[in-house]
This record gives sequence, structure tokens and C-alpha cells, in this order.
Amino acid sequence: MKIVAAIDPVTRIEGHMKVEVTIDTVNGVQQVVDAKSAGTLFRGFEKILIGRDPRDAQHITQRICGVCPVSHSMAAVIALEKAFGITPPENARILRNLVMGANFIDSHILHFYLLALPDYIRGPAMAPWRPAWLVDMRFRSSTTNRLLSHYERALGVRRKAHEMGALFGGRMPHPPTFLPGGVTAAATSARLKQFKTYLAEISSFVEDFYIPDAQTLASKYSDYCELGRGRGNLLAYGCFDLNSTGSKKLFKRGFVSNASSNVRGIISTRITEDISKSWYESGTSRLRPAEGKTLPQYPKTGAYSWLKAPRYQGIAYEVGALARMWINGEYRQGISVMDRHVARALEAQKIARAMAEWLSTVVPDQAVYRPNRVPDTAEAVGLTEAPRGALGHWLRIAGKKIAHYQIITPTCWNCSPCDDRGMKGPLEAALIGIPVQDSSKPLEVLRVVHSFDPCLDCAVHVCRPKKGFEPDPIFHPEFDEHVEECELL
Ligand code: NFE
Repeated sequence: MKIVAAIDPVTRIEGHMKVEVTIDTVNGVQQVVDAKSAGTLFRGFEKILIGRDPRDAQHITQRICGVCPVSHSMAAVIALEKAFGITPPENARILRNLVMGANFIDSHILHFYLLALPDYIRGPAMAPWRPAWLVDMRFRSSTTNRLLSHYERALGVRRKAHEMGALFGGRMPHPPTFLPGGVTAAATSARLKQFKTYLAEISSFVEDFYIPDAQTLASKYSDYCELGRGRGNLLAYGCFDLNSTGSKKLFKRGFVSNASSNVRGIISTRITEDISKSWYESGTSRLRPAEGKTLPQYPKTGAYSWLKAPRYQGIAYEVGALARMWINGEYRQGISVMDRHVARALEAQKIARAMAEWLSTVVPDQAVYRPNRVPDTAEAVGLTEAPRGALGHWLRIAGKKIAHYQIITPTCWNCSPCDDRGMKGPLEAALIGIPVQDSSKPLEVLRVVHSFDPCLDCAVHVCRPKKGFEPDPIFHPEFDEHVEECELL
């Protein structure tokens, strides 16, 4: 007998998400036979940007999310600098990389210890460990206690990663120092020295705790090295520019199909967004982001998510640390729940090591900003990576103002709904075939969801309510208390 189970809201992620699975018995094994992932709030940032000074973009877009604000700033300044026809001074390029590196490491540690690990260990009988589905907990108490002590330690390390990023970011999250032409933070010897001290301590945590813990998890739950694969299509825009034009990067750009080692180049005009199962006006499907529209339509027959469905040449791709490491040729053990965790930990190490090298190439007290002018008209795209994967900002300027802005976030790629050809999003595809012991506590489903590290804040976002507005369950049918109307619609 088929059972439909919904996890709504999915917790230990950022933002608001619902996952619905259909469970049936196939060949004697109870398993997921269908899956739908849905973003349950609307994001109106693209509309907020229209008519603004283009130099507001990096400040406004980073407010999309507190976990990957640096990447939104980075994508915005890349797009703006292309539009302005400028490049930043060397020092600025490196300082931006250092701030973004601090954010990546912080985000990966946050994800592993605070968001994913509680799916595998029995924590103390208190918040945030309860309520919990305490099934399939395999670690003995000594290992559990060790991991719990690392969880606690991770909180302090995260704080230090924030402090490290704030040295050149101004503060964290939402660093105000990025702007087209460079940064507003001086590269003083004192700050560089302080950064080095932080980095040494954080790197030790990554090498001595995070990587071994991820490997411990992967070996105890080795069946999850075979679960949650999906189609095996991976894509990355690449990031951490190693020269001023961005032609050399720490993580390169490319995509692979079906877990192959054949990395192919990306042509950004081949990216489109399908909205046939998304609450947007039907006439706006399969548009390129340079022409994309944000026109909500709710209700809409057959639609189930506020996320659009990004596709490359019509195909859905998984993005994130595993995709980056795979495309770089540095991790090709497999595509699964555990491979995502291990690749993320190894990526944190790779970034920390690169940051130590970059740090030594900053020339103290040299220029960090190049003056520039806003052009009358221009069009550009800023492609980079956020901790959760490929991030793109598409910008058009007219009359020195923003005339068009579209953002495709990593979680839109990973948690996208089905498209008009019936192709499921990467998370949905990864859920098919997952065995479920107890359909009233589908922890196995949650483990797959968490392995993608979803952030629905980035993918979708709510706006401020209209004055005197009476709530109407138009934007969120299930959660009336969250219902708000966006006056920008
Ligand atoms: Ni809100 Fe984000 C990252 C971006 S995910 S965390 O990483 O962009 O959609």
C-alpha cells in the first residue's frame, strides 16, 4: 500500500521547505517511489533591486541570506565590475577571497555539526536535540560523547571564522566592505597577522576534528555511501579567482553528466529556468535569466513550489562542494549522502590551505580600490560559488539604474521542482529508492535532504507586509501565521 509522508517544515536547514514522499514496497523493501521538494515562501529580491543605483546590489542581495552573504556580494561585484569594464586591484581580489573562504569554512562546519550530525547521534534530552526521530542511531555512547564534544567545540570555531572574515569584511555576516572596484578594508600588517592566527586555529579544527568526524560518520553509515545518488549530473561555476580577470580559479568551471570524469565547459546562455511546477506566470517558462521574470501566480494548477527549476541545456544538475571537488578532479569516490559530507570536509581543508598561501601574497597598505563610474547602459552576469554551490546574478543597467536583476541560487538548482518534461530536481531524484523503515519517522529521507545542505532563504524569501493588510493564505496555504503580502507584487 502506498503511503504519502510529508516533512513540513523540514528543520535544521535555512529557510522554509517541505518534502513530500510517496512510500511503497518494491521487491520486499519499503522505499521512496516518488518525491516532491517545495520552497514554501516567495522571494522578491529581484523586484526590490529594480530602479536602484547598481552599487546597491552587493549590499541588498547579501541580505537574501545570513549563511552565504559573502557569495551574494561576490556575485554582485563580479557582475558590476564586468558591467563597468573594470577589474579590482590585486590586494582587493585576495582580500575578497579571504573573506569568502572564511564564510565557506564557517558554513561547512555549521552544516556538518549543527545541521546534519543530529540525524545520526543521540544528543542530550533537551533542545535542540529533542524532539527527534531516534531511530537507527548506531554509535556507541563513547563515540557519541566524543562527537557531542566536537559539536560544542564547533560553535567556538564558527565564531572565530566569523571574526576572521570580519577583519576584511567589516563584520559578519553581511560584510559591508565589498564594492565594485575593490574593497573598503585596509590590508594592514596587524590585520593580516591576526587573520593568520585565526586561520591556523580554524585549519587545525578542520584537519583534526572535522575531516576525521566526517570519515567516522561515513564508515559507520557506509550504506549511505550508496544512497542518495540521483542522476549524477554535477555543475559548478567555479570560484576564488586567482587572477584579476578570473580566468584562473581555485575551483574551475564545468559540468559532468552521470558521474563521468569528462568535464565540459559551461556556456551561461544555455541556463534557463522552467516554472511549469512553480508558482509563477505560465508564459514565463524556460526563459534565460537575462530575460527572466519574477511574476508570482498563486494558485496555479500542478504547481507546488516557489522555487523555479534551473536547467542547463534542459537538464537538472546538482551543485555544491561535491560538484566542485568532482569537477576539479579532487574527489571522485562517489555521489551519495556520505560523499557529500566527506567532500565538504575535504573542501574546507583545501580552501584553508589556499587561504594560507593567499595571505602571504597580500602587500600590506597597498591599494584595495580602483575608482570607477556607473555606465549609462550595460549588461553582465556574475557567476561564482556559494558554500552550497553555483550562484549567478544577472544584471542589466539602463539610465544608470538597475533595470533587470535575476538570481539563481544553489538551492534552486538542488531543490528545484519537476519541469515540463517530467525531469525531477536533483534532491527529488536522489530520494527515489531510499529505503524507509518506519514511514511515520522517515529519518532516512531527512538524511538525504540534509546532505544537500539546503537553504530556502536563498532560494525563496518573503517581503514586508503591506500596511493594514489582512492576512490571506495566498502565499503560504499551510502556515497562516507566516502569511504576509508583498506590496511589491
Ligand atoms: Ni542561504 Fe546560499 C549558499 C546561496 S543557497 S545559503 O550557499 O546563494 O541557495
